[in-house]
Amino acid sequence: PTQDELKRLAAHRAVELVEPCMTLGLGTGSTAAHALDRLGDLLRAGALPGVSGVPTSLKTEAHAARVGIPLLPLDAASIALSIDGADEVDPDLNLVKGRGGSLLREKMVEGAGARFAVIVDESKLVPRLGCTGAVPVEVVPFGAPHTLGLIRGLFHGLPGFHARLRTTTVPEGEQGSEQQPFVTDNGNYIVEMFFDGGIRGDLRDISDRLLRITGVVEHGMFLGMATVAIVAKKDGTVAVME
Ligand code: DER
Repeated sequence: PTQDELKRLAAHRAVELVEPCMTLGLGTGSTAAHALDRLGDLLRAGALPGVSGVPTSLKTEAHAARVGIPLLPLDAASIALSIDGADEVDPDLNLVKGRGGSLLREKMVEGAGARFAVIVDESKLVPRLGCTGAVPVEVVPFGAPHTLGLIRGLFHGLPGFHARLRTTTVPEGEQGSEQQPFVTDNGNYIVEMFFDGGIRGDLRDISDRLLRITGVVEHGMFLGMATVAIVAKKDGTVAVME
């Protein structure tokens, strides 16, 4: 099966956890998109009456509306289950999320819910976080280069560490294109941290130090938040990690 078929497999298995009248946390990304499509199909077939969802991004809000999932604001919801993808899953079910830029609303919604099912294909499983790419940190735009400097200071001297402000390419008419800071749904910027070979050290200590930096809003390490991981293996079987 293709990677997308595996993502769909994991997503559909997670949707089996949904019961009528549940309020859900609706994730962001290509794997979560399969869960939204599946939920839409079931809702339209009358299979899940009373289900509604809290979206974790403007993109998911639009997708959920398009497939007919009733939406609720976070403050009006008691979320029974969130379903979302991840960029990395370590053996303790710690996650890297947010390479799609939605980490803040994801962490707020998934932190508010009773259960959180992560849906991934096998390629997301890592021995330690930071192995396959950036660990994102959402920072306020004011003084972002200064905040980047403070984040770099946390890891000063750590071999193989580097960090940068995430940029996006903006077409500039006939002059070609230019790089501008990536802006999140919340109007913030993203610092991307890179750790060669992954993060070696106490993840909670690193989390605490990051969150104490004035100007840092939140980071993409979701520690101890997932209650189950649904993993579609390359051979098409699905493993459930609790
Ligand atoms: O940005 C996010 O947190 C997404 O959930 C991401 O981590 C997973 O995206 P994917 O399902 O497209 O790989």
